[in-house]
Amino acid sequence: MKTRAAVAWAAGQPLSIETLDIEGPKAGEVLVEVKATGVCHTDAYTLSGADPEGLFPAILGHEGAGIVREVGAGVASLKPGDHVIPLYTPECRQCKTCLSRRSNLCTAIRATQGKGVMPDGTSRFSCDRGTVFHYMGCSTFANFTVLPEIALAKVREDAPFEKICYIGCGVTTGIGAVINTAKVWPGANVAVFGLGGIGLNVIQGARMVGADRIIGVDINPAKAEMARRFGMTHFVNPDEVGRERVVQAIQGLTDGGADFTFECVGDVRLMRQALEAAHRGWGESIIIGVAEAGKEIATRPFQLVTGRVWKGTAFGGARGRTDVPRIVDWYMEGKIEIDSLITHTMPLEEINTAFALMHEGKSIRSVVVY
Ligand code: NAD
Ligand code: AHE
Ligand code: ZN
Repeated sequence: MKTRAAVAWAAGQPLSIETLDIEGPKAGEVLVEVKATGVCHTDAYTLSGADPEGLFPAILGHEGAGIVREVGAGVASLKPGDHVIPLYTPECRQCKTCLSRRSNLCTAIRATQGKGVMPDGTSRFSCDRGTVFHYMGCSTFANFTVLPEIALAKVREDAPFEKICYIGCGVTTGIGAVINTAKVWPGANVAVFGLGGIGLNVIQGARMVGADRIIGVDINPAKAEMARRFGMTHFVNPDEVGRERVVQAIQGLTDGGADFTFECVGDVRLMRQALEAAHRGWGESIIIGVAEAGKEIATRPFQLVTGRVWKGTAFGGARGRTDVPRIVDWYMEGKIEIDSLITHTMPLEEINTAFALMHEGKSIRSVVVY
């Protein structure tokens, strides 16, 4: 059958809308009709050519929601008609990592996922120019895509696709980083570097768990208004306080340093600042941002000797098939807010506008509705 997709033919090139061939699901796989997809900064990162796992041509996109249309042999947990959210971090519930309960980084299909193919080593996408690769095991910039069963979370059917797609990455990553990775406690002081699609969800998570001061750091002052609505109590603009004085500014607002800091940009200099802005003795700094190949983090080991902790998180530490349906419930019950963060919606044909808005700092999340 055919799928309509935004194809990334080469790094740094705009996406191109094409009609491609898509093979049906093989054993253990599921054909999904994607109804909506968010555009995350990680899509832009891979499209830029900086991602060592970035393969071309590929169908990018990893923040989707849709409906199961066909299941392959042996698929037991899903049936046609089910509503689903694709998971770039699957949950097989059988690998060493899943069984350990210590991490969400399921290893069942990570190797083939990074090579742009399904677990059997082949792609379901092709066109007259040859094979087109999958991306992060999801490829939600196509109105039909194929995923392994273990990479789909079944969600309630009354939830709107054009909102809950954001739970497929940004919402879960931000809120999960607070709840699962940092385990922020009520009354904690928190600093968030980068007030975009991820950082605002960190702020929302911090408010949910009862954080005291929530300090936002961004070079774009236009991001402050939305951040305040989501719970930011203090704003630090590095261009106002001085880019080298951000740590001191946070220390000044928190009596010596924040209990938790989150880097939501992908800049290794900010990762250092975020660590050093964490409180001596116990402050934890969580890296969420993705830095390009070749970049390295640095600090004086003394920063760790004196009790600061450096951590990272992928997909907010969430176990997708277990946690994502619950986060959809939170949204439907009004416990978390998504709607106002989706600042732009557009048809697939206008997907390049979503990337432009992101780079210009004019959007929080753009969502493509099929
Ligand atoms: P975004 O473009 O929506 O937001 C980035 C924000 O950072 C913007 O508000 C921008 O103004 C701000 N910023 C840029 N340079 C800055 C600086 N020097 N100081 C302070 N602020 C600065 O991006 P996003 O979708 O929120 O993604 C943020 C990062 O998180 C990206 O690196 C993305 O790849 C990564 N990410 C990681 C995970 C994960 O699981 N670890 C999941 C999703 C996204
Ligand atoms: N291929 C990239 C990996 C980038 C990365 O760290 N991705 C995050 C998710 S970002 C979602 O917006 C992640 O889940 N990492 C864990 C993993 O196994 O990929 C690179 O830079 O190499
Ligand atoms: Zn993402």
